[in-house]
Amino acid sequence: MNPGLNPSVAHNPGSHAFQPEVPWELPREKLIFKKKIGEGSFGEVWRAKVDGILGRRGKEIVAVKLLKDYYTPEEKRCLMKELRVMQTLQPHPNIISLLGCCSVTEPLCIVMEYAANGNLQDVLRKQRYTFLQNDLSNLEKRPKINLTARDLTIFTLHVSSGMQYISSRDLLHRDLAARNVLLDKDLVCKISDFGSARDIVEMREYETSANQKLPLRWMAPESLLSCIYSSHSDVWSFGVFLWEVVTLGSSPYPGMTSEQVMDFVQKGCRMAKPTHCSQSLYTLMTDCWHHFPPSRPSFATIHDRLTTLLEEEGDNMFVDQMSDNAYNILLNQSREKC
Ligand code: ACK
Repeated sequence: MNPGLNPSVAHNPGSHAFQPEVPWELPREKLIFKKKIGEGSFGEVWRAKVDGILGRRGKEIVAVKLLKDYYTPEEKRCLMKELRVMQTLQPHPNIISLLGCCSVTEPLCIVMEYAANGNLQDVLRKQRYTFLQNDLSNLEKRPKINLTARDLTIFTLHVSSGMQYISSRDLLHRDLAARNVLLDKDLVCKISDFGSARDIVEMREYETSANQKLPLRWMAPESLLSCIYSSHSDVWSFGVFLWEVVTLGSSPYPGMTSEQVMDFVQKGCRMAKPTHCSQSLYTLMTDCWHHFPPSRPSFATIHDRLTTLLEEEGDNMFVDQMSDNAYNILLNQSREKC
């Protein structure tokens, strides 16, 4: 196990030096933008330095999310919504923390905790080099960190702990996937990207806008068919996230188009067990993919089952035995999020 990689991080919300009583609004001139680290359809993420945030001394590295130069009122509304959701969350070790915002003047900025190792989808894909000794594509370079199969199970435990908290607050994430989990310098997973999150009450009035990209391969059948979202549909996505971890960041439903995926899932078919995945872990995945939403396990149950798997069964993913051409990586050019 890597130093600092600790399953118990997921149980220790008190470890966070956060002061919720401090107002969120930050003087914009305190932000020193350093480097653009990511770009989405309408937003950008920057690494920045900020002086004396939350009453702490000295300069601190943070991540700042903001709108691109040209944005629509709808895009601003979405980023504001993301900020509002983050403001309702208490600090949790497995959720990216809000540190402040600049919302009184334009452009709207969300200032967040910085996760030095980036998104988990890329981390997993880079691990193919370690596990398979095979540079599969130009995307993958020798990774900065070397993970073991046990570390990967611990990541799933971290994410289940964050999701347990989110569901306990009656919030739905609605876009849980490895690309939306960040890894910090201590190899702790942090759920991020609350752009699609909604609370359960609000969900009754919510409609997806027609031009929005959807994470089809992570969506439960009731969400695909009837736009119904609940904690049970987040659990479905968690099952797909488990599959992503086991297959080192492969795109779910390999070789299928989005139409084929929707048809496949709605007919009751499920992704097969990756040959290098333990039966117990696969059973947990398929339980998350139960057709009847209330029959899926809760995040608390998932957390308990993963803890037991880790303590009693040791390795659950024999990633070094993964067939390197069994799973492909879908290029992000379609109307779906991947
Ligand atoms: O792998 P990355 O560097 O990690 O690329 C994506 C990109 O922005 C688009 O989401 C990065 N990112 C987003 N939020 C953060 C954060 N809080 N800390 C570090 N990187 C972040 C993400």
